[in-house]
Amino acid sequence: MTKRHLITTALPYANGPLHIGHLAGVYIPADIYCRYLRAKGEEVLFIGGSDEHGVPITITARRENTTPQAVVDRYHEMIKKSFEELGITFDIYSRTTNAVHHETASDFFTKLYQTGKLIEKTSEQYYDEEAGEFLADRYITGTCPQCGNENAYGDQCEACGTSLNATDLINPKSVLSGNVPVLKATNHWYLPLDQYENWLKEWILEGHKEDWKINVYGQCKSWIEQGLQPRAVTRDLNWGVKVPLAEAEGKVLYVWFDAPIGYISATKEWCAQNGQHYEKWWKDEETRLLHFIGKDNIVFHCIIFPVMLKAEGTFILPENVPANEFLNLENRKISTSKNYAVWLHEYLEDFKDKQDVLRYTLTTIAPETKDADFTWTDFQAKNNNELLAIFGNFVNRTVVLIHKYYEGIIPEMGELTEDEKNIIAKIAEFPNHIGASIEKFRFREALAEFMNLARLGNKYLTDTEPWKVVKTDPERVKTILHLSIQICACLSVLGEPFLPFTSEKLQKILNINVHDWNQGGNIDLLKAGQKINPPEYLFEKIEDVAIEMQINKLKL
Ligand code: B3M
Ligand code: ZN
Repeated sequence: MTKRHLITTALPYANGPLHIGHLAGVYIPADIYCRYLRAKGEEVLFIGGSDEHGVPITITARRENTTPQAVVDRYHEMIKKSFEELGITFDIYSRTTNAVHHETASDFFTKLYQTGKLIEKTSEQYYDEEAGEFLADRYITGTCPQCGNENAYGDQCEACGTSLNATDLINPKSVLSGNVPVLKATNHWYLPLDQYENWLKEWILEGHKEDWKINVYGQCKSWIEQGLQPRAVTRDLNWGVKVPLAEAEGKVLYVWFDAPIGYISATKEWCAQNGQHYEKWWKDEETRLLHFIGKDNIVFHCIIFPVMLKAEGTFILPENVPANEFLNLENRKISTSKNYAVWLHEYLEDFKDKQDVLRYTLTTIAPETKDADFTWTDFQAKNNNELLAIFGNFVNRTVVLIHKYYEGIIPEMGELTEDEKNIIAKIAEFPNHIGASIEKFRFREALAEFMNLARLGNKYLTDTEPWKVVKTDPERVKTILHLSIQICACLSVLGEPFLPFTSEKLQKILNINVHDWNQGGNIDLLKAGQKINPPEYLFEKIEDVAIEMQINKLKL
């Protein structure tokens, strides 16, 4: 990899707090990926931001008797803060109500409009006569024609994932009044996806058969093969980016049109603050654009946004879209509306300084190829039996013994056994092995491999028993503890993308500051004679009561 990397993550709606499903599917994998690339010395720009338009936000505002702006201000701050606390290393966390975004999205629309890339059509749309408003997207609910779910929305059925037009719904109902809506003529602009079918077949079905994940490729294939229809990119609403045409009073850009442009706006904003040109990131083939998203966003990132970029004509296209499946919670679907979730801001309160335990657990169960399940007992077991019993225990024993025998001064390495030579050869391979998995977006595998290094260290110490050997062969113990502390240093380097807080703590104990991935297999990171700091626990046991409390919280 030598290109520069522009990594985007789905912009969460500023309409509610973040939960573990978001983290496992999108933000933790993306953060691991970016931290890894930076440790490899690559040029990375990591983009996040809040999606602050769309109907759900106006519905919340109406329900809470406040303004959409007040709703997004509240959640934007909350989301931004929890990302920071979890150690998600965005270069910028922007928001789509920013002026630069309104201007960028508006210009994008204008360019498509002026170059004849949009179609204007009059159609009959649902209208609530009592409220005197058109019912865009989620302002209308009804029965999904695909799966029969009675609570499907005007834009999508969440039960089966089908993307819908409001007029597809059976028994439509207005969210505003509960009334049956009437049809009324209105004008909108459409992106003619059908005209891009051949191009999409070539670009995705032929071009990305090998490198896109099977779940992503499969969804695209089924979309394209079903045949694509023109999609309206404007709505009759008053919250959003105004359609920049005189005849479009009372209309805004569809949220799914403006939101992905938010990646471009955020880049512009960051560039303005950092003396760069955004074109370098968006208009140069040397940039690799990657979108980290959840599976419900695949069509927007693999089909609609690329068609927008293609139609505009001057932007690069995503090289890959590593989308994940969904995370369930204790065998049930996570639901924001039913308040059935583990909320990040609450976790961060309840488990202070345990960000890495969540990062670890969610990575080990990441829904990479199929839906996965989070349970609190598994979370506890992963902390107590893996992080603490293997990684923490190994580091702690090593650091304690070096203090006990050598007052914290790293001893010399003496002659090596054949076993030790093999171990050293194995350690050298870890950066490449773990890196290869990360580059394939197999974060579970990468983390498992990382833990194998901790296991290797732990087993080495257990097998060589320096606390016994010290009585008969003290020279030998120097070698054992020298090699062990070097393994601790390797763990601190290679663990950084996954467990950044722990790595930092460990590097403080070891008195080092190494962030070069390729050094993670080097058993020469510490020198004999260097002093290390006193032991500190990397992990604490999580007791049953803490877990029971969390399980009870879900039973409300
Ligand atoms: N806000 C949907 C979601 O949070 C949407 C993503 C926009 S990414 C440009 O699932
Ligand atoms: Zn459905």
